[in-house]
Amino acid sequence: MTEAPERYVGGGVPRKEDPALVTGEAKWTDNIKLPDMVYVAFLRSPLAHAKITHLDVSAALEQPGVVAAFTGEDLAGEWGPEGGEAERGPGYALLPEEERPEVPETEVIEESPAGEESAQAETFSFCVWPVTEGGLPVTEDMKTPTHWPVARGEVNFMGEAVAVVVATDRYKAQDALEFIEVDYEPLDVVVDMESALEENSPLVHEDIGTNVCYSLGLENGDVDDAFNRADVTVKERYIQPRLIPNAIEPRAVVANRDPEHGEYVLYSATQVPHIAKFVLSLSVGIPEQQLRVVAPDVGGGFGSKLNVYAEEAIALALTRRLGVPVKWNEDRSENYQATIHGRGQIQDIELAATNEGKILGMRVKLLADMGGYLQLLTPGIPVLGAFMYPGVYTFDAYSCEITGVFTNLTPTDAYRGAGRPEATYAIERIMDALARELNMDPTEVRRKNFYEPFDEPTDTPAGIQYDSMNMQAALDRVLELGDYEGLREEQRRRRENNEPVQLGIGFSTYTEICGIAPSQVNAQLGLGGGGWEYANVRFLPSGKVEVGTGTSPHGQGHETSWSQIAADALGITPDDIEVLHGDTAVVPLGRDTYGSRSLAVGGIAVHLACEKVIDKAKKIAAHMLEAAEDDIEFEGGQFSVVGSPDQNVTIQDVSQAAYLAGDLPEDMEPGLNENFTYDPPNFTFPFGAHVCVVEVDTETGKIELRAYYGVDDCGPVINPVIVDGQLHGGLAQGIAQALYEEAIYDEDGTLATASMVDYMIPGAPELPNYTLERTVTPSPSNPLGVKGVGEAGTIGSPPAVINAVVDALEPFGVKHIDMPASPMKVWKAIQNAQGRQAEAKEYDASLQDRAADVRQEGGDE
Ligand code: MCN
Repeated sequence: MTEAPERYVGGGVPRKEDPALVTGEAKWTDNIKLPDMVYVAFLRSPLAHAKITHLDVSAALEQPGVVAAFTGEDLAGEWGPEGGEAERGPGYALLPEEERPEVPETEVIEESPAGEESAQAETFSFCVWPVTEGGLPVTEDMKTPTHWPVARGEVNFMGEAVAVVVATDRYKAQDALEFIEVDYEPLDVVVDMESALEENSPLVHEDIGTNVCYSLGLENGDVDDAFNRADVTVKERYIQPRLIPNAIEPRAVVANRDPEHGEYVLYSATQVPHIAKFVLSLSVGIPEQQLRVVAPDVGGGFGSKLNVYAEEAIALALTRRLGVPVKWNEDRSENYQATIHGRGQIQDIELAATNEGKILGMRVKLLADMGGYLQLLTPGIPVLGAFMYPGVYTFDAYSCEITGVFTNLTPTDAYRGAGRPEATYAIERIMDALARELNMDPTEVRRKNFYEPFDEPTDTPAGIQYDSMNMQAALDRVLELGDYEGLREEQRRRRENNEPVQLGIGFSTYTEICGIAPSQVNAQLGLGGGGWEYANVRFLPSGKVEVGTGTSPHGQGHETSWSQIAADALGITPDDIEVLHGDTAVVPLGRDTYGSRSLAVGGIAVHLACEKVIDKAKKIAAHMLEAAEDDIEFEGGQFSVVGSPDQNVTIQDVSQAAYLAGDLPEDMEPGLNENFTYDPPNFTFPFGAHVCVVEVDTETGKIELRAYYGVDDCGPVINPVIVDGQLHGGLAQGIAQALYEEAIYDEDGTLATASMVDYMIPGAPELPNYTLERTVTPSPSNPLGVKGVGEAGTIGSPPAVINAVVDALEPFGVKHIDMPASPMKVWKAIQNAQGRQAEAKEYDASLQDRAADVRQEGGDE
C-alpha cells in the first residue's frame, strides 16, 4: 500500500485520465465493433420548412450492402412508452438481397395516421422542461410541438432526419442515401424571431397556431417606481448570436441487445447516461430496467451532449427491429445542423440609477430562439439566465420577461454557460453604458453597487439567494495584476497622439449559478428531474477502493478530483482508488454532468459517502482495539485509541476485518461499502473579476488581444491544475463568442456557416496568455465549501472583451459593437460613429458585388 501524505485536496495531482487519452488508449464509442454490426446514415432535409410530398426508399434498398431503409412512417410504431408494440413489418436485417421484402413507396401524408393504430404514439417530444408548469409567477401555457425522431410529413429545420438507411458499412449507408427519392413542397420559412411574432408571420407549426412557445415573467420590487425615481436611465439592445458547439468527438451511438439477458445496451458519446436511460426508456418503450446506457470516453460536449437525441432513440429502435447491433457516427456537417445550437437571443435591458451611479431598478425583455422543436431543456435555458441578470449588484427592483419563439432553425439548448453568459453579457455591457452616461470609471460604478462581502445566504433582486461573495477583493487584485493605472496612462498617451492602434480596457465582474440543483428548486421550475447526486464508496477486501459516481465526466477530470477527495477522507492515496462512472449498470443512479454541478453536488456525495465509510470503520476499529467508539480517533488512514497512539489499526486492517466478518460488532452487516445521495440546500455562486486588454487597429478594424487578467473565486480548489484548465478552456470559448463564432442563416433558413471552413473557431494563435489568480471564499452550502468552475470562463469573458473593444473606440464615439466583433464590424462602427455612413455603405456594396462575382465565377465553372 502506498503511503498517504497529509492531504491531496488542493494539490496539483496529475490527471489520472491523461495517459490513456494521450497514448491512443481511450475507449471512444467509435472504437466499438460488434459481430454483425450494421451502420446507419440519415437523409437530412436540405430545406428549413417543407412538406414531404413524396418519399421512396426502395431504390436505396437495392444498393450494395444496404440491409434496410425506413421513412418516418415506417418507424411510427417505435415511439413512446408503448413503442415497439405496434405492427413493425418484416425484419429483414442482413437477408440476402433476393430475400429482402419489397418496401412499399411511402404515401403522401396529408394527415398523420397517428391514433388510428392504438399502439402508435400520437405525439412525441424529448423535452423534459415544461417551464410553465412549475409555479413560476406569470406564465402562459408552453406549446410543445410533436417532434418525431424521423420526420413524418413535414420538416422544420435544415438537417432534420427524413429517412434512414442501414448498411453493412458506414460508407455504403451514406452512398445509398443518394438513391432515396424525396420531393418537398417548400413552406414559408421563419428565421427571425421578431418577424416570427408579427401577426401575419408564417407559422413554424401550423397546428400550434402561434410562434410563441411560452412567455414568462419574473418581478421583484416596484420596477416602475424605480424608473420614475431615477436620475438617469440607460437602455440597450444586445444580440446573442447562435453558436455551434464543436466537441472534438462528434456524437456517436452503438445500440445492441445483449443476446443472453435480452437487455438493451446503448453506448453513446453523451454527458448524461442516467438521464438518457430514463428518457429513452419512455421514448422507445424499453422498460427502464432492461436498458443500460454506457458513456465510454467522451471527447467533450460543452452542453451539446446534455441531451437526448433522435439518433439515440433510432439506434435503439433499429436494433430492436433488426436484431443486430447498430452504429451511427455523426459527421461534422451533421454536427453543425442536427446537434443543438447555443444562445440565440435578443436582449432589451434597461437600468434606472441615481446620479451617483447607484442602481435602483432593472428591466429585461428577452426573446429566446427555440428553433424548430424543443430538445431536452430548450425552454429552460433562458429561465436559468433570468435569475442572473442582476449579476454582482444589489438593488431593489427587477423584472424579466421571456418570450420563447419557434423558428425554422436547429433547436437551441444548453451550450457552456446556458443562459448565464447571455445574462452576464447584458448586465456587464450595460454597466459600462451607465458608467459612460455618468462619466464615471467603469470600476467605480461597479463598486458602488457591489454587495458588501458576505458568507451567508443573501437575497438577490431576482429572488434567489447567493451563497457567499467578496467582489471587492477580486476586483482589487485584478486591477493590481493588470496595472490598471499604467494601462489607462498608456491609453491616454495613444489617444493624445492619435495613434492608429488604440488601447482598450474592458471589465467583467461576474457571478454565475452552478447547478442544476437542489431538487426542490428544480421542481418549482418545472424541470422533470431531481438535482441530487449519488456516490458509492466501497473498500474491496484487499484494502483498495472503488468510488462509483453518478457524474459523467467528458474532459473535466472527475477521476482525479474524486480520488483526491476520497483519498483525504479515507487516509489513502489516489493511486489506491478507482473512480467508476458513465455506465448505468456499474453506477445505477446519477444525474450526470452539466451546469458546473459535478463537484459541488457529486464531489460532495463522494465526500459524504466516505464519511459514512469512516463512521462504520470506526465501530469496527473500536471493536478490534477493544475500546469505546468515542475513544477512537482517525487520522492519516489510521484508527487509534485517544491517548495511546500505539494501540492502532489501519483502515486496510479494518476493511479486511469487515469482509472476513469473523468478528464484527453484534448485528453489523459485513463489508465496508456505503452510498450517499446528496441534495444540496442551495446552488453555488462562483464569481470573479476579469480585465481584457485589446489593441484595435482603427484603420482596419483588426483586434489584437494583448492580455487577459482574471481573478476567479470557486471556493477552495480541489485540483488547481484542473481548475486552470477549466478556466483556460472556458475563456477560449467566451472569447470565441465575442470575436469569432456565429451561426449564420440566410433568409431561407439555410445554414451558411455549415462547416468548419465557414464557422470561425479560434485556435491558440488567436488567444492570449491568460494571467489568472484566485481568491477563496468558501460556500456555506456544502461541507467542502466548493463552488463550480466549469463554465466560469465562458460566462465572464464575452463582456470583458467587447467592453475592451468599445473602450478602445471611445474617442470615435463608438458605443456598441455586436458579437462577434469582426474587423469588418469594428471598421464599420468607426465609420458610422464618425458620420461616414456613406463610406461604410459603399464598401458594403462593393463587397456584395464581389460576392456576386465570386458566385457567378463559381457557377460558370
Ligand atoms: N474543480 C476543482 N475545484 C473547484 C471547482 C472545480 O478542483 N473549486 C474541478 C472539479 O473537481 C472538476 C472540474 O474542476 O474536476 C470541473 O468541476 P465543476 O465546475 O463541478 O464542473 P463539472 O464537472 O460539472 O463540468 C461541467 C462543466 C460544463 S457545464 C461544461 S459545458 C464544460 C465544462 O464543465 N464542458 C467541458 N468543462 C469542460 N471541459 C472539457 N474538457 N470538455 C467539456 O465538454
